[in-house]
Amino acid sequence: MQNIQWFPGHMAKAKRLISEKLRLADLIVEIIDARIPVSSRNLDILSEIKKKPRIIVLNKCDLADSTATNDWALSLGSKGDTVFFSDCKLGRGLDGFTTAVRKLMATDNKKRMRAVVCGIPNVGKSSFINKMIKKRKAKVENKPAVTRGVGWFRTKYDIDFLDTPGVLWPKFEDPDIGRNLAIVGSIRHNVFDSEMLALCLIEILIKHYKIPFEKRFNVDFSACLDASEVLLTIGKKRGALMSGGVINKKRAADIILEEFRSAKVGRITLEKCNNG
Ligand SMILES: Nc1nc2c(ncn2[C@@H]2O[C@H](COP(=O)(O)OP(=O)(O)OP(=O)(O)O)[C@@H](O)[C@H]2O)c(=O)[nH]1
Ligand SMILES: [Mg+2]
Repeated sequence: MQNIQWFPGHMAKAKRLISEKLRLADLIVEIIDARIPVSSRNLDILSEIKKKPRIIVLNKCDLADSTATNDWALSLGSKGDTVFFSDCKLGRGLDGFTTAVRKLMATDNKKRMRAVVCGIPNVGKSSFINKMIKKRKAKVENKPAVTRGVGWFRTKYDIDFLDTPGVLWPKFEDPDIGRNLAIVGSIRHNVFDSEMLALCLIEILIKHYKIPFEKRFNVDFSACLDASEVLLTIGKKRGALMSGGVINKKRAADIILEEFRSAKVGRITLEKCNNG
C-alpha cells in the first residue's frame, strides 16, 4: 500500500488560519464522518484544540450503519465528550445542539459564544453551519477543499460559528487512514488509484455487508475467489467493457465507489468501534 505525503499548500495555510482563530474560540465543534470515525479524527494535530471544550458531531449518519453509529456515540460519550449524530444534508439530529453548548459551557443565555467548526475536507462543516443558521450561506459542494478561507456566521441564538477549510494529517502514518479517507471521498481522486480503493472496499463489504452488497449488484459473490474477481464480475454485470469485450476495471471500480459513497449499497460503516 502506498504511503502518501499529502499536505498541499492550502492545507498548510488552513492549519495556520485555524490556529490563529482558535485563540478567539470558546469551544470547538469537531465534525467527523460516521462511516470512518477513526480516520476522520485528526484535530489533535492542532495543540490549541486540546485546551478547548469540544462537541463531537458524527455526521453523514444517514450513510452509516446505525448500529455502528450508536456504538461510536456511546464509546465517545463514555470518554466524557458531548456527542451528536447528524445528517447535515437534511438537518437531522441537531435539535438540542444549542442547549448542549450552553450546558457544556455552563453559561446562561447572556454571553455570546464563538464556536469554531473543524474537520477533514468534505465532512459537512459548511452544511452543519447552514443548518444551524437556517440559511444556505456557507458554500457546500460534494468535493474536498471547497471552503478555502475562514468566516464567521451569526445565528439567532447566542452562538456564532466559524467555518474553516478541511484539514488532513500532514502525513498518513497509517496507510489505512489515507485509504479510508479516499474511499469516502475526502481526498481528491487522483491521489489514490481507484481500482486499488475499490478492491479494499470490496474486501470490507464482503466481510461485513455481503448481503446488501450482493443485493445491490444482483450477484452471488460466493463463487468469486477474491476481490479482483468480484470487481470483474461487477464490471461484466454493469457492462463496463472496452473494445474486444475486455472488462474496464477502472470503470467497474468507479461504479462501486460511487454506489458506496451515495449509500446505494446500503448504510455502511468502514471502521467499527471496538466496544461495539
Ligand atoms: N448524505 C449526507 N451528505 C452530507 C451530509 N453533510 C454534508 N453532506 C454533503 O457532503 C458534501 C460536502 O459538504 P460540505 O458542507 O461542503 O463539507 P465541508 O466539510 O464544508 O467541505 P470542505 O469545505 O471542502 O472542507 C456536500 O455534497 C453535502 O451535501 C450528511 O449528513 N449526509
Ligand atoms: Mg466547507
